[in-house]
Amino acid sequence: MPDNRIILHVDMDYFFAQCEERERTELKGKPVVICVYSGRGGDSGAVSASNYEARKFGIRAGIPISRAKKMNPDAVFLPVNMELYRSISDEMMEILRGFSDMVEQESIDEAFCDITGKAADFDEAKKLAAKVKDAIRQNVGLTCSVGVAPNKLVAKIASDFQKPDGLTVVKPKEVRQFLEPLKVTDLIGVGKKTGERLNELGINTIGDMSKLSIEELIHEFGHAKGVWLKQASKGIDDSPVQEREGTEQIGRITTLKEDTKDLKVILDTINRLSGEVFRKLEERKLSFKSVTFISISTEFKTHTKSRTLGAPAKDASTIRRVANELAKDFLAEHPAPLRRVGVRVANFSGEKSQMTLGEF
Ligand code: TTP
Ligand code: MG
Repeated sequence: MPDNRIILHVDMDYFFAQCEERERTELKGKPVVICVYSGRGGDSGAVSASNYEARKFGIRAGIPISRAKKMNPDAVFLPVNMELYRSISDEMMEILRGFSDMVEQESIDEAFCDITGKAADFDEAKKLAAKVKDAIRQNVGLTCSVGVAPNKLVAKIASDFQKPDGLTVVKPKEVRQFLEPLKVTDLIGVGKKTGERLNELGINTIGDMSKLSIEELIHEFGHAKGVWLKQASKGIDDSPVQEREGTEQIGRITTLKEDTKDLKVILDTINRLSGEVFRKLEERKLSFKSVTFISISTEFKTHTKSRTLGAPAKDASTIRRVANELAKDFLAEHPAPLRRVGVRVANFSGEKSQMTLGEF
């Protein structure tokens, strides 16, 4: 692995809550809390995301909904709408792919890009990162925070360094200094247990840990982990940015001009979206094996209907035909006006996966 890489890590700001703000402008400026209800009734369940206004009241991911309601009864509490977040995530990932061929989606709102070939040095990389942020803001309508560093380990910490809407560049020479004062648990891979054990040994910061000898670390944590901790404490990480196969999907969602259950309007919209999805597939020379129709009702309820094809397809007419059939079936079952509709394809195969097979 070359040691002169330039890696970018993008992490969307308060993602689920920001997606809701984009869809419902009336939420802007209010505390917004996204909840996963357990299904046991009432407020049983946990907070999944909160915007920065809600965080001022101490409301964060993971706390019980009932506690969040006590912290601020006037906040807006919304149930998770994964389809919406997934489709916005697709939009964001596609923007990133426009900047780099090497994109590794890490979670619904995070990705690494290897931009080594796109920027001659870290000053150019900073300009490119600013362009990425602008493109996401303009095309997706959301803010994100970006870290630029010589590897994934440091880029990920950097993206979290100045949230929200941040851009942090850590040049190779600055890595040690950047990491030194940070907590050991800021290193992705140092979990709570390891962090507690290190704290017991009097090691709190990454700088403290870098002073331990590799023998001490191996003695305490075993060989593999000890070696890794030593490397990580010095900001060394050789792991490559790799596209994760099988997790991808390409989708498009749009808001209808007005709420409607008019089949013709809905099918016309689906045909337009199918065309957009097809163009993305064609650019990347991918075949798909599943098609999904997505609908969001006037009450913001999301429904999806999917079909898996007998064999992979790569043509626009298959997307259109299957999406149309799914939409017709859906409207026959749920004859109520829709606010938004979408089309998604997934289960890809293509040149990339064939090449991977050929290598073995
Ligand atoms: P994060 O990126 O960890 O958080 P965030 O985007 O809400 O806020 P930040 O500005 O600090 O990046 O997670 C991304 C999404 O994943 C988040 O919006 C909701 C979801 N999530 C959960 O459902 N449960 C959790 O415990 C966490 C941490 C996140
Ligand atoms: Mg985030």
